[in-house]
Amino acid sequence: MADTKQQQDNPEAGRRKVLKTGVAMGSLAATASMPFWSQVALGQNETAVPFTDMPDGYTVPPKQAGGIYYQDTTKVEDFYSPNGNFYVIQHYTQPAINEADHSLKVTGLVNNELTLSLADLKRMQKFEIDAGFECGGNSPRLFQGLIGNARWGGVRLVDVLEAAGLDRDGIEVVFYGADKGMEKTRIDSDLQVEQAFGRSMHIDDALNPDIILAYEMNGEALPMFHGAPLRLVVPGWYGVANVKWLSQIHVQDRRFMGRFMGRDYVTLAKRDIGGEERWEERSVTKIRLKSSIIRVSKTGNDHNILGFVLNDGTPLRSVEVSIDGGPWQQAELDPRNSKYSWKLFNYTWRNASAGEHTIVSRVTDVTGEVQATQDEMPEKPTRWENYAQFPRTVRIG
Ligand SMILES: Nc1nc2c(c(=O)[nH]1)N[C@H]1C(S)=C(S)[C@@H](COP(=O)(O)O)O[C@H]1N2
Ligand SMILES: [Mo]
Repeated sequence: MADTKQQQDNPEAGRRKVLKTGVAMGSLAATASMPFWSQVALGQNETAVPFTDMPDGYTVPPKQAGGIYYQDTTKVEDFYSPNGNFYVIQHYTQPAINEADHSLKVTGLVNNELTLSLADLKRMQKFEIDAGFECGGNSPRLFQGLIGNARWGGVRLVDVLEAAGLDRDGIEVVFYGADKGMEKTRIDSDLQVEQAFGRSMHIDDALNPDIILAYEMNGEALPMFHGAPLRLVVPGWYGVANVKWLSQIHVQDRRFMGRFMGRDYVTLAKRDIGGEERWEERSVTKIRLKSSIIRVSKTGNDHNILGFVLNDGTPLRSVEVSIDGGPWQQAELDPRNSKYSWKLFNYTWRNASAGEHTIVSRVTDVTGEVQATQDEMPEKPTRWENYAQFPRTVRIG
């Protein structure tokens, strides 16, 4: 099942798995001539070249319950982010969940309301999909650290919705986590009410067969920080859509206006709205086309420039790198990249001269959309959806 899906997205995945194993077995040999994607981790004769735009000795704080965790993106070593290294955002405190008692309720405009235990879900057909995502607030400030890429295992959301049977009047599907917090109301600044983390989608979006209710992450039971025992993963959408500690799915006949749809994770930008220039507020949903360089390393006379692309799953046309404002040069894409994974790329920079250099990447998709420079970005005072090109500086010594 899993492999069928993978191979649909990426028909060569099976062949590459074999290829990858072959390369790994040969890893005692010198690594310099191996294609970069055979191992993302630095090879034996490869040394990291520090960025001069990062503070000396840049380190990230440890992962802890209730806190935020981000990756040091210069240390990305694998196509799949190890579970312990995948970023964490949680807006409320850690909910105490006893896995044996936990259930998922499916309620509202359905023919049969359901209460599904984890065991019930595990009896359904298993589905696996690779999906990488970032927080809608990820940015150069943390050197793009609010990011991760994993293989998720669980059941398709559409299978659960079909089991419940959708009523014709439903237009919106709301997902509630078990975590709750006190939220201010608009009625009175002193009035606070306890609400659960909630996000929603239009029913047409929710019926995308790639959406997963995941109980596994990279082949292991879903870790507590990432929503154990069950989370939603909406491939191609910003992280906020991926409701952790999922406890209820509710189908309703009107829009859901909770904090994380209506107030928070709302991008304010000046856009052309059907020929009218308007300040528009839009809930953060699909990942905007973005690439970023995250590491430079040296092997012999060559420098390897590693980066990632994230987007909504639209196929890519190219990823390019420019050095010191020079011509755009094609980067090489990791063959493990799939529709919704992050897409790693490498550019081999030959005979770099000593001194300070500025390097930047840009991605173009098949629709012709080109990643904007900071100057080309719409006027956008909120921090959400920071997808501009990110020039980096390095010193070649
Ligand atoms: N229940 C619940 N789900 C949640 C959140 C949360 O606070 N509570 N945070 C969201 C946000 S803003 C992000 S970016 C992602 C982060 O997922 P991760 O911690 O597994 O990386 O989870 C989303 N799902
Ligand atoms: Mo987020």
